[in-house]
Order: sequence, then structure tokens, then C-alpha cells
Amino acid sequence: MDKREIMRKTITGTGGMLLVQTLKDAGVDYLFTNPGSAETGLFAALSEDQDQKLIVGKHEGLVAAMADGYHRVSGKVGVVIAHVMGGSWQLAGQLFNAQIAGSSLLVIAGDWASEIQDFRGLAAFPGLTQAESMRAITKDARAAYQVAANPAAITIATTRALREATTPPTGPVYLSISAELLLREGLEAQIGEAAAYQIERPGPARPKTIEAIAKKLGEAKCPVLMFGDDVWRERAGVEAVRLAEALEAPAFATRQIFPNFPTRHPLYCGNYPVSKDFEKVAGLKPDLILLAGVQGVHGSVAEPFVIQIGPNPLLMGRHYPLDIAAQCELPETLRSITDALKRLHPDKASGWARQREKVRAYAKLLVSREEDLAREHEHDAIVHPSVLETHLAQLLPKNTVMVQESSTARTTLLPFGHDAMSWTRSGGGSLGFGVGAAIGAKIAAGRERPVMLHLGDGALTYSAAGFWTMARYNTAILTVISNNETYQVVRTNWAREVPDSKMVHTGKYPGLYLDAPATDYAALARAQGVDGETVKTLKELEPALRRGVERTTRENKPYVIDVKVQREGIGADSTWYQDWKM
Ligand SMILES: Cc1ncc(C[n+]2csc(CCOP(=O)(O)OP(=O)(O)O)c2C)c(N)n1
Ligand SMILES: [Mg+2]
Repeated sequence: MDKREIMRKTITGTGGMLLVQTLKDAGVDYLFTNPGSAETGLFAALSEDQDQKLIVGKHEGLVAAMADGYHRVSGKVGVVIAHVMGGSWQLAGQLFNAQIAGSSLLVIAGDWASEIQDFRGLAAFPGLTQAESMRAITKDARAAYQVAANPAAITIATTRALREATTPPTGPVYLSISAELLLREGLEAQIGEAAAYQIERPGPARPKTIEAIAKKLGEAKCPVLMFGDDVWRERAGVEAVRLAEALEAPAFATRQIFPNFPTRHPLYCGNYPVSKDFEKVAGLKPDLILLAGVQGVHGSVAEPFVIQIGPNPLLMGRHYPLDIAAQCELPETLRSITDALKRLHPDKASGWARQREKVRAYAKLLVSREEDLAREHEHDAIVHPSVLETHLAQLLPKNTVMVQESSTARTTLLPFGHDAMSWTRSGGGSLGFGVGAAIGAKIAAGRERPVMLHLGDGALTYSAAGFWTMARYNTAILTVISNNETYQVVRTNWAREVPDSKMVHTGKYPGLYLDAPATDYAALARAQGVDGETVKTLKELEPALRRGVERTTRENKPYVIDVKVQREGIGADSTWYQDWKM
């Protein structure tokens, strides 16, 4: 349809119909929901118009994670239809993840409040508005809209909210619409205000800035590169690799939610901060860091010269001083920096590979340490996490999308990146992301592209009602649970923070042991219509994984494998819990 035609289109019907039509015209195909009564007008409209597919989740956290997973793989806005205050606040943990990840979500809820009565049983407390209550967990803590009295605003506010969710810095936007307006009949409105307009994104950095960056990069003894999630979002992975290769510089990551630099690339050196081992093995001391598309480093920055570039200015200059910084797009900017390097340093450029040849030795060491660990445990009866890792590296199809919510699962050997498997994790660390995100990811990825969900046993039960959604819509996801019967990462964090405590000396970690009684996770899935099995020993592992890949790819059915894995780290043999019963 011609753009101008959409702009002029008049819609008539109930408020719910205006909303459904607005979403449809904006290209929204799926609505992720857990319904409530303030949205009656919307669901009544949906029953008359079956063009959009509903994906029902049995808890709002699950619903928000589904929309987020869908957004991350499709690039489209994930639209959530939520219940009033009680349902909206139940979204919170996962909406927080979406906010940290900068995911474009639109959450729409009905709202009972009116000018006559601002507080009714299910609403925000007197004096608070529902939309206002959602500010802290939406884009920049401010993108919440309210449509209270004017039905024409349904289409306008929806269009604006969709645009705001997708304009950098991207993030979730909340829209609260009067329940009465959603029900009111005989309304007429124009579809959105000039609905088709776009806000132009930042362009490449200025030539002067590019020269300055290239000059400094070329002069550094050991420039460190860090590529953040905007590299993935802007599909600048190829340019990131070219820059690293031109400089023969190490690439590090910080709490990333996408694989911005290929994890099996010979210059990929794992997580920041740069370890002491790096300096030893590579014989180099990092003296400059380039942060490209990174929101910020988790912790402090050690290098004396800091350059930051990317489209999202939100945290630029907030936590440490920057020597050169630019708000810009990435692919073209990175390409220009690489070109300028060769131009500005014609003599040096050919020597970098030799000068920094040990960087590859360090990257290789990380991999060989992991391989050694796996070899050491390859015959253990109970599966070691590194053994599970090697099996996954061998058996998963190369075009797999992996959603990971297993804190201590090992991934060094898995190839993630623009040229390998896709990968994502929650972002804000609010558990309950995995099951929903994998469902949304599978809906976006489609029948042909495999989606694998790697869960911790702890993580699973924050959203275990989601197997029902998997079964209902037949989202053929392979779920693998790294089941160590504990909140392992918490135990190891505690042990690091208070190494001299009674807890650590006696191995008595309150609140972390999850067995006694054991939960049968495969049965939990089966009870909801998803087939699965339990792997208790090494010899069952490979056949089970092969079965799982077969089931999900060839037979197109979801499948769950609960793998009992060894515990690792300090307190690994602790099975203590505070044993009392009523
Ligand atoms: C909603 C929420 N509650 C609590 C936590 C704290 N927390 C962080 S990791 C973790 C345990 C994860 O356990 P599991 O998924 O089994 O992974 P493991 O560490 O055992 O590999 C907990 C409870 C959290 N991140 N999010
Ligand atoms: Mg665990």
C-alpha cells in the first residue's frame, strides 16, 4: 500500500478496533499476552479480526520475555498486551531485562482510572497513574503514555510509542489506554499522525574524529578492542573483525547480550577486564581501549586512553572520562577507521601482526585450557560442564540460535558470532527470561532455524509454566538443563566475597541447595505437553542430545533434556540446607 494511503486512512469501530487496526497497519503480526478484563475491548476486537496471532503465556514475566526474544531475533517490535497494575507489575523483572538490553517492546494495558474515579480496586494507588508507575522500567525511565479521554489518541499514541521504542536509545515503552475507550463504539480516527515518518539515525563519525581515532590506535603499543551490543544490532560484525585483524589487537567483551565479535576468532580474548595472564602470555600491556557500541564497562577501565563510539549516548562519559568519543553509527565508522589506519600508518601497519603475534597465543590458551579440562573429565560418570560443552559444540547445527540462562554453563568452545551460532542472554540478569525468550526467538526464527535453550536448574523454575506455551504453539525448541541442583553462581560469588566466613569454612550456604526434594524437570515439561528425558550419567548424554536435535529439527517438536551436571568451584560438594519441617 502507498504510504500516503495509510496516512489518510480512517478507521471506525470500538477503541479496541482502532488499536488492532493501528497495530496491523504498523506490521505487527504477533501479540504476546496474558489477558485481563480492562482489555475487553481489545480482545473483543481481536475475535472479529483474526489476522494477528496471539501467543498466550501463563505469567507476565514469561510474556515479556517472549516478546523480547521475538524482538531480538526478528528486529521487529515485540508487542505485549498486559493486564492492569497487577499484571503490569508482574512484567517487571523481564521488562527490566528488556530495558537493560535496549529491546524495542511495546506494552499495552487497559486502565480503569478516569477523571471521575482515579482509584478503582485494581488500579494504581490513589494519586498514582498506571502509566507513571511503569516509568522506572521503560525506556530511559520515562516512556510511558496514557490515553484517558480522547479516542483519536489511541492511534496516535500507539504510533508514537512504536516509534519511540525503535529510536535509539531503543527500549520498552508502556501505553496505558482507558478501558472504557477500548469498549466505546462508533469511534472514528485517522490512523497515526503521519505514521510513516522515520527519525534519521546517527551517521558515521566525522572524518576528523576518524583520523584522530586511527592515529591513536596506530600509535598504541597494545590497543584493546571491545565490541558491544550495538555492533550486533547494526550488523557491524564483519567490520569489527576487519579492524581487529588490521591492528592484530585483542577483542574483549563485557556483559554482552549478543556475540558482537566471533567467540572462536583467533583474536577473541574473553571477558574484560584484561587478565594478568594476558600481559604475561602476550608480553603486552594494554595502553588504549576502544569501546565500540558498548554501553559501558561493568566495573572500571584500566587503560590510560579511552575511546568510545556508538549510536547510544546514554552512558557515554557517565562513569569514567573519555579521551575521544563520538555518537555515530558503527559499520561505516569502523570501516573508515580501518581504512584510515593503513593510510596514516603505512610503515607501521605491516609490523603489527609480528609485534602482537602473542595475542593469538593467549586466545588459543583460553581454548586449550578449556579443551584440557574437558579431556580431564571426559570419562567422569556424572557429566562435567565442560563435557556438556564439547558435546554441544559438536552436535548443535551451525545456524542455531542459543538462548542462555545458565549462569555457570561453559561456553568457551562454542562458536557464536555473525558467522556462527547466534546467542543471547537476559541483559539485566533477572531470572525467568530463558523459557519465554526462546519461545519468542523460535517464532521469529521460523521452522528452519533451530533454537536451543540452555537453562540452569535454578533459572528454569522462574518461568517453568512456559512449557505449556511451547506445546500450544509447537515452538520446536531444544531445551537443555544444566542441572547442578543448586544456585551455583551465587555460592561461588559468596565464597569470593567472604572467603573467611563460617559459611565457606563449613560449606553451609543458606538458601542455595535445590534438591531435597528433587524436582523432576522432564516430568514438569511432560505435564505441560512437551516431551523430554533425564540424563543422569555420561553414557546417556550423547544419545539424548542426538535425539533432542532430531526431535526438534526433523520432527519439529519441542524437547527437553535435563542433564545432571557436576558442581564446580568452591563449595562444590556442599549439599547442606537448613533442614526444618512443619
Ligand atoms: C529474579 C532473580 N532472582 C534471584 C536472582 C539471583 N540469582 C542470580 S544467579 C542465581 C542462581 C542461578 O542458578 P542456576 O540457574 O541453577 O545456575 P547455576 O549458577 O547453578 O549455573 C540466582 C538465584 C536473580 N538473578 N534473578
Ligand atoms: Mg544450578
